Amino acid sequence: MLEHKDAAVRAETLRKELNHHIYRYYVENENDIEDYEYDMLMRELQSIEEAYPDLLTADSPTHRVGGSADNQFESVTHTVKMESLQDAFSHEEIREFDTRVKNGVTNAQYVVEPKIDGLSVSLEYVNGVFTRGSTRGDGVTGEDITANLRTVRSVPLRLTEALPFIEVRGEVYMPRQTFLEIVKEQELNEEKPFKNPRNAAAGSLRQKDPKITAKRKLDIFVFNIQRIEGKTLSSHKESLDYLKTLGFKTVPFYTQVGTIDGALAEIGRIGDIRYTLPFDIDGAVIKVDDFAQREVLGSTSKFPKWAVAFKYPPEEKETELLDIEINVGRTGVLTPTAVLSPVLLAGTTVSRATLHNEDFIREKNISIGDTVIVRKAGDIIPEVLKVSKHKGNAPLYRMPAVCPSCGSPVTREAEEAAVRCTNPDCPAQLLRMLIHFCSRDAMDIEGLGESILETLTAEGMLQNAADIYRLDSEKIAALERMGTKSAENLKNAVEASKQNDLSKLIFALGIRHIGQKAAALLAEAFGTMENLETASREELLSIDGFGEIMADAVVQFFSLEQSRALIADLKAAGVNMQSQKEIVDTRFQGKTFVLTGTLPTMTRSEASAIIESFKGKTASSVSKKTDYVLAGEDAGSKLRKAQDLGITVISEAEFREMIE
Ligand code: 0OX
Repeated sequence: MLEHKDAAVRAETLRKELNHHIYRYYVENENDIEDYEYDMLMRELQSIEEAYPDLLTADSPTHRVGGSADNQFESVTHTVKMESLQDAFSHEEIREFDTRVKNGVTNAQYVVEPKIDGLSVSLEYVNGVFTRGSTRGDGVTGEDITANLRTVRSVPLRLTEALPFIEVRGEVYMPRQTFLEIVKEQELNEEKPFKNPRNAAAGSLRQKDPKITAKRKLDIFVFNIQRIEGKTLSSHKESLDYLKTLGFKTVPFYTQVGTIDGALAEIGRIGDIRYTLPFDIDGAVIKVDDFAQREVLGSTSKFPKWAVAFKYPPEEKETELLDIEINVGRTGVLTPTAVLSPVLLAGTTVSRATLHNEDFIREKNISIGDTVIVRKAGDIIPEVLKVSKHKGNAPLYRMPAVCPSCGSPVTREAEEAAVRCTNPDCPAQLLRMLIHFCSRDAMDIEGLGESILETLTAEGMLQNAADIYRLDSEKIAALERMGTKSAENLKNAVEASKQNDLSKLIFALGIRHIGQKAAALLAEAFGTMENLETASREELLSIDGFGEIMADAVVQFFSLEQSRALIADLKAAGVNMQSQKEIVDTRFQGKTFVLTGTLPTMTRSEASAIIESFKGKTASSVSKKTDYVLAGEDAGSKLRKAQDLGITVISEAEFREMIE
């Protein structure tokens, strides 16, 4: 252990660093650090604070057991605390756990099970019917997510036995395959993809709309009975077997062992098959099997003393950097990718890894021919961690000065990490643009996938997106791997896409920073492409959910001659330029009107209907909360009261001007 003086300095550094990561993760939904590294930092701080209790500050992140609940959902107080597990990172620590157990009880049997990397939830059943489900929260208070949990198919809504009461605990997770499919879709939509299945499961469980949760194909493994009435159980193994008969999906495998060596062997075995499982695990849990022994051992303020979680370190492998490839994206950004000598890493063979950008390459001092260490960020995306052996005097890799696709010069703007091709007609950009234009959430043109688009651009048949609407069926039928039938299907898909809603077209244009949701907002706010083309920055900023970056991107896009020409071209080809959604005009939102007297040309109910259609309200009596009194002939006491209170009185003619 460090001297007190050094420990104080180190503790302060660790607190700052951990608090920063906690904020990034819980507030900004960003994750710049692997869970494993985070756990290690937290452990280090904990051990300093244990050694020097005077260094424990009120704001230390070690006070946190987990994430705190916010107020989006109703809160739920857990009658039985949802404790967390103490972590162990070495065999030695597991043996220390065994010694502590042996000091408390004799002949302990253990059960070893995988530690599922998801979100812990509680499920409550009254008379065998699922009545409430909640998140773990901080262990004492969680959030009521019953509606969302009902969408998880493996959560039984009725048990096979009508037990008076049972509360169980399980881990909700997203299968890896589902996660990969969702990320693919998010990337196509230019949405920020989820980092890993755990984040995806968390985001899906905290949806306000359970229909969205339902689409995410979440799953659950149940591993504990928190409270039960009407049945007595005496061991973990027995309770898991019983949970199965009730209809729960329990942890996929669990093994009873008599010694700590047996437990360590099982941990090794789970570690070996870790990457072959269809879901993520971040460790293995060792639990004392017998409930009476658990009682004797008890808990600390945070953890049960009868269980421990062994955390597997993320897999890292060494391999050779064979080459660096540059891809040109739809917006012209040049992205470097490492071409690696293939290596088996966390369950898949990896032969490419992202190198992010020019700065990353410089910071890590990367050259072609180096031996590098790779791992998967969030256990998913392969990345180069560092150089382990530098190749002789190989020069530092430099980004090309010209675009590898069209040979035009590239630029890097100040304060931007990205290097971009300067040619707006760059064929690589055109191909990426067309792939996006035809994708499902954009114009949804089935049959115009990546490979056929590649052929069509290479043949010179597509020079911009509007050319899609002028494709010649005969020429298409003559292409390799096509035929009359496919050409006809393609033609039909192209025709059908002309009727798409404006929001799909806006999204398809690939305006920077404008994803699917923003495109829908634009379509709703402006109604027609013409209105959108001439929209000012201020008008764009007045849309709820629109920030400066998005507004500027739209203005910039429509200021380009090339963009306006493309839209004119699409319009001429017959592509719909209107929003099919009724445009909601909210000009009277938050305003209250009182109507009095006889209006010259409209009835009071007609006027009320107009006010309501503009989202205003009508009231029958005048008060300080009234915004306008619409007065006609013979208006009596209401008009006088309005004058007394100084409320604006308007005539029908003035009202007509307001609704123009
Ligand atoms: C898991 C998992 C989590 C029971 C008492 C303290 C922790 N993520 O798979 N927690 C537990 O045990 C609880 N078991 C698990 N398998």
